[in-house]
Amino acid sequence: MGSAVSSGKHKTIYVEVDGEVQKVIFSNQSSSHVIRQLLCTSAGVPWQTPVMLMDQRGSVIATDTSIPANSISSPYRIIPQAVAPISDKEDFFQAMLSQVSEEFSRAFRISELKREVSERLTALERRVEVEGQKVVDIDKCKNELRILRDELQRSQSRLSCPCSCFQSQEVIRLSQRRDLPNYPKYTLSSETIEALKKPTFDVWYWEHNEMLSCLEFMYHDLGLVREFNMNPITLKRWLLCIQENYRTNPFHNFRHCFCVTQMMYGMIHLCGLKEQVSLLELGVLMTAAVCHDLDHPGYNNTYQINAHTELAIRYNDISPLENHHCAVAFQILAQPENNIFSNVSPDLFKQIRQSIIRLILATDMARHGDILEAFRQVISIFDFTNEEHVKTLQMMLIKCCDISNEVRPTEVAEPWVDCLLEEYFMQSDREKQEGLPVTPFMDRDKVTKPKAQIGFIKFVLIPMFETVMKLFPQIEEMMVRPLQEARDHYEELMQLEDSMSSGHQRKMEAVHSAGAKGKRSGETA
Ligand code: 0WF
Ligand code: ZN
Repeated sequence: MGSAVSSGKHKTIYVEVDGEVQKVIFSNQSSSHVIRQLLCTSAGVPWQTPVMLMDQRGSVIATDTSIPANSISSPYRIIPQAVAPISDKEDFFQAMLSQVSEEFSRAFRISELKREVSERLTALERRVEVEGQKVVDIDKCKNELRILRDELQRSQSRLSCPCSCFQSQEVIRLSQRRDLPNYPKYTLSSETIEALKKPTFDVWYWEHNEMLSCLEFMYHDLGLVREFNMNPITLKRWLLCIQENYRTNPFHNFRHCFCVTQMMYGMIHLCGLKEQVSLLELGVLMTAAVCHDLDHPGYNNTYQINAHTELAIRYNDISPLENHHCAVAFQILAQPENNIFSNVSPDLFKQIRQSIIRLILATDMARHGDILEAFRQVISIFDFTNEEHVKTLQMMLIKCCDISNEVRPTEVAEPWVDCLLEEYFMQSDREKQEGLPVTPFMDRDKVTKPKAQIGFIKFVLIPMFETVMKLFPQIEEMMVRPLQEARDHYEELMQLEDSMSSGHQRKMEAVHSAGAKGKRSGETA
């Protein structure tokens, strides 16, 4: 006798129930428990009921994947076994068991469905890409994609667990499969395209969808889509997934990601980098900028380390946040539907990965002095064909872009300081509550906007941009000068604050001394 009817992944057997023949289909990987449950369902008895399977001659058949084949004309009989009386506890336990196993078999069916949907989506995407011109075909594909996505979403919502225990902390927003990302395609005007290349670009004007379109445009415009043979739909989906994996912190949010990437795009143009470095290096710069703060929790490394957070423990206090941003970036790229580098060779992918990691890790301000010094060492002998020199330059560029708000016009830059202070104050309030050390520049009782900015502009931003200016003198007018203006602006603001507070102080002293005089001379209010 051969084994049950097998069609690749599935087996089919026939059983007779109340004189009717039923077809039972199960997966080759089903456990005997799942098979017995299927038999119970066919027999119309509760799932935990012990059942026996008999062939036409009365022989007992094992209820596992080795069930021998039968035909519709010689169906098996399902014999439910008499259930011995069981205690309430056992009953409860059985019910729990059956529920758990039901969950497992459902999860298994869903994972199979997901795999199948995923395979079909990939095939369909290929068609959309290859047959890009055939509108009718695309519409057909889109319809199919929609049906598949709806089916997948239905099955995922069936699986959803109220306590979120299925959601691993790092993949919260990573696993949603989608067809064509649904952000509308904006046609960027020629003014916007020109403005996008400059540090004066108004980053507050745009909604998320528009920023996504701008980022997408930058990848096409720089020739990265062609260079890495990116699927344009994957690029859209990746960007959408990136946006979803930035949290809504006051400062470290998707708009900050956009700012940093737009500044990188601006510097690439301003410094004429297309003529100096390879497209591989430009792709790494842009992608590191896009990913550099992914899933930032809004509390900095000092907090992570002092509070012994999960991230600090995982990364042994070594740049916990930056390591996390990298990890999330590569979890996203590990999803085939979000992998913009899926068409590059494994060797090239490895190289891209190493470079992106290097750049994201370089954004930890704790390494600021070391990286700046390393760059200073090579400036006078800088050679664009020297890999080490270019690596150091790339690190400097991402660092510049990351903290470049003050290079922008005052009306664009200043709101960012408010956002950052809001985030800092949340941290210092929490540190006070938890009895942790508080960084003075984060303390709402100690810091003001000009106080926070003057030192940062004078001792961090200007020295860094002036160093880069030695290699790219063209940034003086567009980047260094605005920084000097920002410094002057905050110094004026500081003087104003000082004079106001000394005026206030004098008034208060006058009030106090008047009160004291009054008291001394026996006056009453
Ligand atoms: C508020 C101020 C500050 N100002 C900025 O423009 C800016 C841009 N990025 N960042 C900024 N911080 C940080 C976000 C995460 C890392 C960098 N901070 C800096 C601090 C108050 O004050 C100083 C001043 C001098 C030296 C070091 C920190
Ligand atoms: Zn950042």
